[in-house]
Amino acid sequence: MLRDPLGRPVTPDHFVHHGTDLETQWEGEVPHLTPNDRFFVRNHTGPADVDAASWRLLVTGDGVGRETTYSLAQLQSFGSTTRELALECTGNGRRFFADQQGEPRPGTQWGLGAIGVARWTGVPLATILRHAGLLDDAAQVMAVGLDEPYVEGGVSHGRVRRPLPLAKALDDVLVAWGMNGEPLPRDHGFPARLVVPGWVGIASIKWLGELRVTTTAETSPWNTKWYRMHGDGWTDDNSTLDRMPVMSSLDTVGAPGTGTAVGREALLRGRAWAGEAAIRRVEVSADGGRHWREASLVGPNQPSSWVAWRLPWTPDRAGPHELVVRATDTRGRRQPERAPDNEDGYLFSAAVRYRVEVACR
Ligand SMILES: Nc1nc2c(c(=O)[nH]1)N[C@H]1C(S)=C(S)[C@@H](COP(=O)(O)O)O[C@H]1N2
Ligand SMILES: [Mo]
Repeated sequence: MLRDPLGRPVTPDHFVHHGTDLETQWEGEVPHLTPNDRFFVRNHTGPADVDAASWRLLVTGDGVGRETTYSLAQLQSFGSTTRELALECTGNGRRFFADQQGEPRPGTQWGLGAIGVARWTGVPLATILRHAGLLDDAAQVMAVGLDEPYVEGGVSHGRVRRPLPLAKALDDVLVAWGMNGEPLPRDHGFPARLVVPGWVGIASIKWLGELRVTTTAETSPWNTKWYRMHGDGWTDDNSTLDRMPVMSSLDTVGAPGTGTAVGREALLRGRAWAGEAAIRRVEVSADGGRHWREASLVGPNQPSSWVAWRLPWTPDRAGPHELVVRATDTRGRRQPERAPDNEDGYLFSAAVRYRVEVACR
């Protein structure tokens, strides 16, 4: 049976199914760009059914000079930019709170498959905000999705929405209609979504319907109740979630199907990524974290994306081994041994430990 690097049987559609969420599963080498039909899906309810011809984006609020609506054709007439960017769920790696730290956390039990990299085509959010007459004292943008209101335990929390500070909104956020050269697939936000580079996935609102630009700080349950750190040690000052941490994966050990054996060189391969940053270094330990060797980074290593790494490894004894991978980013952050605990299991950032069986020769 074909298994992914975390030991799960690979399903014919390459996804692990978690209710309305789909986790990407890789077996063998991982392509630099994630094909649209293999890109993870995180839907609170289900995809909105939007007719592109009648769709309009409403820009409103006391932070713009005039309320304005835009058709897709109008947005596209502003010109287009294409950028390669990772999109990662805030809960990526959540299952390792249980597996490695003995603290199971509720929510989708993602392995490391809640991240993908695509070439997104759209217009800078800044262009739209300025066109709508952005005012000097505007402070934030609440992005609102057109999917059904989210109901939990009989309580409706309204449409999926989250505020974005103006500084980030004007920096590098895209309103995207294209994904890897195709129109956005329905599951990924057709006809237009935000793509917020390097930030928690929930910031990248899909099926975008409204941008409420305000001069005061508005909240939504998606930055107060959820997608915020809760529990011991988290206070109003340190619990806001915005940038994603530095993280890495081991994707293959040796050529697929050949296994590992004492005295035989195997090639370890994986990826590393770091929110808004790029990767400086990837290290691998074959003895559970006592000694580390530096891997080679291969191919593109852009900020807000991921980079491939590889390292030859010749096991010197048979039996179970624990391989540990850790990355350091260009901002000097290195994956710790333990991820900071929090009630909802967000931002698992610790070095992941993989059990690898080495055969006698
Ligand atoms: N409108 C809307 N936007 C949304 C969501 C949603 O459920 N509704 N899920 C968010 C979350 S939690 C993540 S991780 C990303 C996932 O994007 P993807 O499904 O295209 O991978 O979309 C975000 N944007
Ligand atoms: Mo997410």
